[in-house]
Amino acid sequence: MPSDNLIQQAADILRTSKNIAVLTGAGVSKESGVPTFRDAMDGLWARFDPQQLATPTAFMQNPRLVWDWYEYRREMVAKARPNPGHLALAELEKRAPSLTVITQNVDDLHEQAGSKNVIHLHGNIARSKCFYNCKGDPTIVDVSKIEYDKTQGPPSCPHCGRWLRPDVVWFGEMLPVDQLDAAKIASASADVMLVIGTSGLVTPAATLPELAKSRGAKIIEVNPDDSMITRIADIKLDGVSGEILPRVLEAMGKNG
Ligand code: BV8
Ligand code: ZN
Repeated sequence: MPSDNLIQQAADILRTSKNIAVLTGAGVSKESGVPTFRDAMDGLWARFDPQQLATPTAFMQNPRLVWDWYEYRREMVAKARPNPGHLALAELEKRAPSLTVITQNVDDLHEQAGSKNVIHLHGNIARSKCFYNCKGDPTIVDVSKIEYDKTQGPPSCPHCGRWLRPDVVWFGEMLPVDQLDAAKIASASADVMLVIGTSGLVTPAATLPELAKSRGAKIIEVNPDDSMITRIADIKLDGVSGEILPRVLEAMGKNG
């Protein structure tokens, strides 16, 4: 666990920063019971590689397998509640309203915790859309209003009768342009970027800390392990976000 002195250094940088950007990955939701992307493969999913399942090809080859995997993960996300790490970030935004959370996660735990400025790079697992976006990109469909046989894989689009799919970004797919542009602007104008719970393996999300750093931002990383971002971090806080972030908030002083 990081020393009080290192926590204080991070807190002082945050307290004196005008523009704070936060990049979160699956690690920030781990203490809410949502397995990280690579942990999501436990139990019956252990024999699959997530990167093989989270692709349009996998869905076209085996829509029922991929749909069932997302249903399994949706159930876990639906049961999850924000943890002290999410809550600390929402509190930090209250003190620094220009703070932007850029998340790779497909859950809505930042919003549930009270964060207002949230950019979702990889979509939202609770939403479904027509695989062909037959009514425009994206053609969102509320599956809860559709009667379908859950044992038979994805329901059909009410507009065109073809498959529905999760409204997430799969490997090999473009990120939503508006979200990625907003994330780049927030990263390029940040005085400090807090990078929390990401292995830094997936691009283009993983390039955002480098963009921030190249424009002079300080990088503070919160992760119990090292990641691809650690080498450019000015401060590395070794530990879990649910414990570290509340300590940083506290060190920022009661009135921030
Ligand atoms: C694109 C939604 C271009 C789906 C996700 C070679 C071949 C093919 C493609 C590529 C290639 N090389 C690079 C690519 C591009 C590819 C990519 O990056 N691949 C990687 C794997 C090498 N990227 C893409 O394909 C992207 N699109 O590039 O399009 C393009 C251009 C033109 C035209 C068409 C296309 C799309 C990427 C988006 C993929 N979708 N999610 C779903 O969720 O099902 S990404 C998915 O993985 C997750 O959403 C998550 O974002 C990501 C995993 O990353 P992390 O969040 O970092 O999670 P991870 O488990 O890895 O790490 C957790 C970390 O937390 C760890 O460090 C751990 O130590 C830490 N931790 C654990 N507990 C805690 C903690 N930290 C704090 N507290 C704790 N308690
Ligand atoms: Zn359709």
